[in-house]
Amino acid sequence: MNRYEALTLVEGLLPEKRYKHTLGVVETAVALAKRYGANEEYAEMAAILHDMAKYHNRDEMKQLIQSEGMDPRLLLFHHELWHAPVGAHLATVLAGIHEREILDAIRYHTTGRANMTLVEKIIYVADYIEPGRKFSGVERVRELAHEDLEKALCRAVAQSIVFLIEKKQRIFPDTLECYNDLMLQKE
Ligand code: DGI
Ligand code: FE
Ligand code: FE
Ligand code: FE
Repeated sequence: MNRYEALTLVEGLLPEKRYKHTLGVVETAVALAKRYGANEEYAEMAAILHDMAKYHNRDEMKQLIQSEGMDPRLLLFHHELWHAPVGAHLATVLAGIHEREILDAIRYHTTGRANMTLVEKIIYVADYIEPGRKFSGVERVRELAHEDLEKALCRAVAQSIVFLIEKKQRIFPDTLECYNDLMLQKE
């Protein structure tokens, strides 16, 4: 599937606001891929498809997590986490994507993980800073993203964890492993 076909597919799956967010992530991810020398086509395709499962039926997502052998711990955590791994699955089934780098960037865009690839980092940060994002702290991550992707990622992951703690939400192990791994790289 080319970028136009993928955009059309996603436009049909998402409400207008979420589709606009997706276009913001695409623009940001392509800019970051150029800046940091990542595969621009992979970053663009991952960005287009990253939230494709955001409005997928919840029971069906639950079924897919079980039947497709996804991390069973997902079911014990907030259903907001499900659209990332389910999105990677749908990217293969509905968009014919088989490139591991693209699928992993979709799969880990919500939690992050230890040892993220360059494209995974780009999608995580682009999702966080795309022009439509307004929350407090986003501006600092935007600034960091121009200079140092690693620092921007670190800041975004840390702020996400603080946000979850403030909401008294449980933190998925991959999110914590991502944070710990980033802190280890800094030492
Ligand atoms: O899909 P988006 O809104 O563009 O953004 P996202 O996929 O990065 O995040 C979706 C939601 O997932 C967001 O409200 C924060 C939440 N989230 C991220 N990591 C964790 C989490 N929720 C829980 N409970 N635990 C996590 O580790
Ligand atoms: Fe998402
Ligand atoms: Fe995110
Ligand atoms: Fe998103």
